[in-house]
Amino acid sequence: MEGEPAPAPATATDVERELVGIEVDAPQVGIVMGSKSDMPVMDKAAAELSERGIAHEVRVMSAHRDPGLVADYASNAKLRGLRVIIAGAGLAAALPGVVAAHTELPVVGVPLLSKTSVAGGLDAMLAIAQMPPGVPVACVGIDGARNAAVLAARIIDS
Ligand code: RP5
Repeated sequence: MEGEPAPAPATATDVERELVGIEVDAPQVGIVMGSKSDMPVMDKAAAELSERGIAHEVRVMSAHRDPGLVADYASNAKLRGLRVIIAGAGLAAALPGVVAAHTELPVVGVPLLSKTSVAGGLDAMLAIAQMPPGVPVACVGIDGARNAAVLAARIIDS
């Protein structure tokens, strides 16, 4: 009836009926990376989340090569139900910072070792960690994809 609140579900069947259409496996963590070449390392984050039963999605998008896609993804992430974004990138690793610029969600950055890295990946680590005040990115160690997932799990549980 118009204007009156819907009655509370009375039975388990009622509850089940209400749950139909709600996506129970909606991802809580978004794992993004700058290149397909990052996948072997970033897969470790996905494996850790799978082991913990945390629904996640994996996407390849580069802050430099696909800036519009990254902005769209990060801007809509919270609305889509994501709780944390893990972003891995090598070299001039802008991806975690650009994601953080477009969302209020916590962002965990993973500096990745790449074929042409300098100083053993310190280039990416500094690019990720040295964010300006007000736009934080949590930075794990070089190739630390598994730790990024553990941190994401802790953020979700906190
Ligand atoms: C970064 O450049 C990527 O995250 C990757 O780690 C690195 C090299 O990318 P590819 O040349 O393999 O695509 O943007």
